[in-house]
Amino acid sequence: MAYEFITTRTEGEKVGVITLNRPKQLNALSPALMVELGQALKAFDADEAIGCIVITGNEKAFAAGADIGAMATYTFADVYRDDYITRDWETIGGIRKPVIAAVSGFALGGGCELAMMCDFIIAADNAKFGQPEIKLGIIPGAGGTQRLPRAVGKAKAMDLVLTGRMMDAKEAEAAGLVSRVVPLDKLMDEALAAALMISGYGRMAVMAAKECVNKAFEGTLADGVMFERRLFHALFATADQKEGMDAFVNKRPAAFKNQ
Ligand code: CO8
Repeated sequence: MAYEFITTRTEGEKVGVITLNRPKQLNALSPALMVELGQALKAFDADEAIGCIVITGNEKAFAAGADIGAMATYTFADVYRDDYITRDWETIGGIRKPVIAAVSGFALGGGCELAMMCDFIIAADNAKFGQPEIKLGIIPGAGGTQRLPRAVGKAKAMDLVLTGRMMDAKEAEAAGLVSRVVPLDKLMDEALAAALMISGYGRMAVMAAKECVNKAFEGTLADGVMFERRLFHALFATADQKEGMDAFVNKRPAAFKNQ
């Protein structure tokens, strides 16, 4: 499928890579780009060969936020009536395969929120994260006020949301927003290696693991632990569990069949 604002490719036949591609606007997330991103994510999610998805931008920007030009003249009626944001932004939450954000440069506003919607973030050492909406007279609108405190705690989230300041990759790693920081020229190697590793595991165990970790942020601890236990039990009905454990016991590599 031909896209205008993103590019897609596969890596090692197992990983779907989506590159945000509006470099002149620092990958500002226009409604049209978000529609394409949703289509690409759904296509990779439905593709049996793909086990993991990576979303990335370019050296200067992962994404500098929602497209301010597109939003500038919107009224309350426009955004409320048309449910601006949720319609196209929530696609990513429904993707069952893991999605890694490989972030270099700016990840601001909706760009930071998009990265946080991914399952984890690998950052280049030049990455900068922030929720600068306050400077525009608005607040984060794609989950930033909820996901940022869950990732970095209330104190730092309040600091970032209320001042609009940026935090660099080192601060973001120390705060728990990103899982690893790597040199800029190693970003894609690192993200693709992680994605290929994940793609090599049993698909059902991977999807169950993702679902369970996400539960930790959605309900009570007791509900999450019970949800995890049920899926843990269910995985013993899969051939992949037999294969994985037999391979370990017999000191050989596992050959998962996603069954
Ligand atoms: N939207 C539209 N265009 C943008 C955006 C943006 N978010 N960010 C940068 N651009 C454009 C600039 O206008 C400029 O275009 P031009 O060359 O035509 O003038 C070009 O990208 C390059 O930008 P700069 O010249 O400003 O580059 P600098 O290196 O000087 O500065 C910055 C980089 C600091 C990132 C600066 O561009 C900036 O502050 N950008 C805005 C960041 C921001 O405020 N983001 C939050 C936007 S609001 C938001 O995301 C709300 C999310 C709500 C949920 C989603 C709803 C759909």
